[in-house]
Amino acid sequence: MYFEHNLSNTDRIESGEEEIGVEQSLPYPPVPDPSTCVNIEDGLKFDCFPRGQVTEKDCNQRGCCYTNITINRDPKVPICYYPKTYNSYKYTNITIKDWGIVATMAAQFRSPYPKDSVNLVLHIIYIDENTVYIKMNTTGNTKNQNMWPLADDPVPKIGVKSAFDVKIDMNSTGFQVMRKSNGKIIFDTKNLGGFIHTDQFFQISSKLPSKFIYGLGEQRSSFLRDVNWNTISLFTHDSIPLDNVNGYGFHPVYLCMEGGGLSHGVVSLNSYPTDIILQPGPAITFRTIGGILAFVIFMGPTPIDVVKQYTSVVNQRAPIPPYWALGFHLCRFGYKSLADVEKIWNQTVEAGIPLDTQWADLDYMKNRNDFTLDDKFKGLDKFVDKLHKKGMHFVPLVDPGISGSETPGTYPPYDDGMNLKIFVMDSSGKKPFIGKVWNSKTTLFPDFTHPRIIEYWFNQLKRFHDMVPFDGAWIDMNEPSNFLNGSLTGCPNNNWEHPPYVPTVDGGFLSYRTLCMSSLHWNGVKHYDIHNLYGTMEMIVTSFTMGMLRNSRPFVISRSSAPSLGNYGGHWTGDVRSTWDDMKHSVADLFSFSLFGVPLVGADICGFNGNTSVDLCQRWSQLGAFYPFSRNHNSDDTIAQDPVSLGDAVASAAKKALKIRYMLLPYLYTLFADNANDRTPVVQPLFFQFPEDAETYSIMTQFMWGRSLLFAPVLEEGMTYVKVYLPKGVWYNGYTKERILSKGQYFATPAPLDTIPIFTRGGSIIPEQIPGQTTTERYNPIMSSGFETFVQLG
Ligand code: MIG
Repeated sequence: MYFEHNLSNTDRIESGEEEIGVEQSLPYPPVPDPSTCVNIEDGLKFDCFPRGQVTEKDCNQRGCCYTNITINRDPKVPICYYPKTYNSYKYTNITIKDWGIVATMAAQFRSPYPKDSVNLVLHIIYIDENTVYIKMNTTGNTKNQNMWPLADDPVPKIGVKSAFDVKIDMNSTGFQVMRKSNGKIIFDTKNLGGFIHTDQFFQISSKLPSKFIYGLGEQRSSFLRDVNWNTISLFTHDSIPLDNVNGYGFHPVYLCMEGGGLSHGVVSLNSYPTDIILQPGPAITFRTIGGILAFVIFMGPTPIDVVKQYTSVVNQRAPIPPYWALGFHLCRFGYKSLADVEKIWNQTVEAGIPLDTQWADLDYMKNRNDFTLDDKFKGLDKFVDKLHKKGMHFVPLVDPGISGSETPGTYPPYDDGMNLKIFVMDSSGKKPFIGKVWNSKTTLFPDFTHPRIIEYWFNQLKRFHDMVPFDGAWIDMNEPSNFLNGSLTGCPNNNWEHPPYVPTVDGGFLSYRTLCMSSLHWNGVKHYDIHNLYGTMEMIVTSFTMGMLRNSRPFVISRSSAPSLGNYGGHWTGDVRSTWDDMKHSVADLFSFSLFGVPLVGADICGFNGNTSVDLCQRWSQLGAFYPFSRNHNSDDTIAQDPVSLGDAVASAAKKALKIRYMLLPYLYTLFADNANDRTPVVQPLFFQFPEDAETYSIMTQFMWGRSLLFAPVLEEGMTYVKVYLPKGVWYNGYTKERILSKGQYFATPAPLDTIPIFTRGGSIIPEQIPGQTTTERYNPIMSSGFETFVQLG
């Protein structure tokens, strides 16, 4: 079973065995011949001294080139960079097999990091026509350190007609992956950068065939990544989404548009904290601090093919969410009582705003402890019954952390956890790791890799479900987040807390606002090894539990994510700010999570942090009505931002847009069904549909539902029209039904305050249904009469 693979394959090799192929007696690298340092264009200078102040002597000792030009220097270009001849490894043997290549290589000199791997073996396996697997491991290391999410090496198949050629030769380091059809090199590590393979530092660089590179998350940015010296740090972390700060999720995968409509993708099969550096070459560097280096490359050739190929490798076939999950969701942090919830809920329903699900944040809990009910929320069960009678649903927040300071015998989630010994242990392995999150004094963390965790988690959710018959789960804080840096007493001083290279993480050290890296999961696995997977493990267990509890398709939304999350549920993009800029970025997030195989995604409509405004919330309600996961959610220290509380401008805009959403749900649901069947992404950037139109490569403000609907939200304050790019072909204005023949042009399209521009693509049939209050009211006949009803519905 997939889950079990995670358990065994992240099992790190203990110290004795770490010595395999590792040697300290390598010579220092030669000081580079100056001739090998010149004629390297700036964009292809790879940083040889990423940490600390560099001197010429230190740089040369690493075998690197030093040029500290003071005039007209771009400060981003590294002063100390690898020479063209940094042949850290040389091939000792290359064997061409029917199914790929096996090559051995030997280190030529030592790297600046401890415990170099002296002998390496490179495996290239053509998995199928469009997928190649590449793995570098220490010779003799049979233990599968880190082959997650591809648990095992693929079984070599003979006779695969690969769309690739991989080229290596005895006289250089690295390898090149070439697209056979046009000879283009798409992954190129030949004599490039500094290839380093040690115990806790791994680095490989590749030239990119174009600067159109997308993905690599989760870190706030455009979907299209900036290659101008951009370090993207992948280490799951609870932070407001900000540029240059590692975010909630871990997705080391990119898509690249090569030009001519062709595209490919690359995933790093390494779940350790990772830095990715993009530079103007264009080129990419992967730096990771554990496991081994392994990659899968996907040949597309279309971007949708790449998504399908990638998601099939990480085992993703996102199930169709329950229909009600596609309705509108209402939530906030800071409801004062059940009466407060009911008031907002009532006014929303009375305003005729389509609504399917009411949510509750940790406000409902007693002392912010999971699976408890505060007196202020007494009667929640009755309210949920009422929702159910109306065909509506209820979803509560669940934190992973369990209070460790309740009176013994009064709090089963703690007592059961201690009995089953399912909490993450401290580095001694003798007692639970103790941090502090929302609970009053201390917090323990369930180990979602533990073999008895399902039994534990099921029992906790069931006990609460018997009290309040909730319908889904909202799993927060699972990066995992901690209000302390490590435990109450900090963290031990060791190589896991302070590895030789610390990725570019918020706070500057790994245990910043999370667990100690040397705390222990089941079977001796260190938190260091699986930190990035914790939230996804919780998702797996929670989704399974919800399925059992309700005996129907589970609905779980998680903040932290990693490859394969989409198999189990959806994602919201966390604590975005109530700003125009954050709203705009949410479109890019939809694209990223389409690539990551998590189709059910959305941002907090009207923004989470800070007060929203009427103007912003009006536009955000229109955009959010077309997020796959459409939920208005808000922080506790802000004004109410449910549509009705903000007044008629917001309420009527939300109502109009949501009615269109509900009208289009048969189409959206079908897209989810397609996604479940053949992995076609639900929300798509324009270039997924029009890969030959280079103009679309950087359009990140318009998005499509499948192949047929195009949305062009207003993302700027004060605008009442949108400059919409319509790729070549026939389009119809969704409201006026005006036929537009585009040569691939921009059209200034009116977008009055109550309207989000929507277009249908010529040659499409869109099934529609007259909307009701909820998705449960689906007795209305299906129609395909076109869009004239859009206007009437408002
Ligand atoms: O420390 O549960 O992202 O949606 O409202 C903050 C309270 C904890 C963070 C979530 C947010 C939620 C909030 N949570």
